[in-house]
Amino acid sequence: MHDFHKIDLGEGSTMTFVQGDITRQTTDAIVNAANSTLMGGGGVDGAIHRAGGPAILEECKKIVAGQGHLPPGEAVSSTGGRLLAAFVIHTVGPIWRGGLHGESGLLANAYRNSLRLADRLGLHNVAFPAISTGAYGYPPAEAALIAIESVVDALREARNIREARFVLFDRASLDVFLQAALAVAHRRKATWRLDHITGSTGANQ
Ligand code: AR6
Repeated sequence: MHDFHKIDLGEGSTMTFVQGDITRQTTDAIVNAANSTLMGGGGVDGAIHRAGGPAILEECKKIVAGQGHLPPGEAVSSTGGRLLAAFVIHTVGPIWRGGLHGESGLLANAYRNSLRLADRLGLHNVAFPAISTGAYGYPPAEAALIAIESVVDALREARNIREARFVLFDRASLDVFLQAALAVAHRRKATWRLDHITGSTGANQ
């Protein structure tokens, strides 16, 4: 990883932030901002299915045949196919309808349930996109606050996951998430330090 931001949350847990393409991450799992059909789509969903190949859709079809469409806020796992990540955790964020239709709770559930599922799979790290902030229209700054709050809480409860990574597609989204992290730290009176790590560390992204 050449350029990333890191917050040490204590007790061996870290939250990291990087600008990039989630399909190229080497975390044990990457999270997909899917829709309830799990049949693929545009945005990050389309990118993950393209990069991971048909094995992902095959598993998604079996999941839907077994349990029906995935409700917003829930999460399921499939193979990562050809991705570097072994698993894809598919979750469904809320469609933004003005903020008074339970959107914040559903978005928090999407992050929390995805992290819990990765933890139950015994994984050590997981990468998240900015769920619901594209086609589903969730205002990015509000979405980032919910993402960080829910991920920090779920990390504290996790037995196996040590790192939650936010992978933001563009610089503006990265800045929104970094600002949100500082706001959450302030709100919680937490003494988190946000480190900016640059240069080649020899590690992969
Ligand atoms: N890596 C990281 N982030 C990405 C990538 C990528 N390769 N591609 C896009 N993003 P969206 P949603 C960012 O629309 O709002 C799909 O059609 C993007 O810039 O992918 O939850 C599904 O099938 C944005 O910040 O997801 C659903 O129908 C963020 O990912 C619907 O869109 C989320 O944008 C879900 O909408």
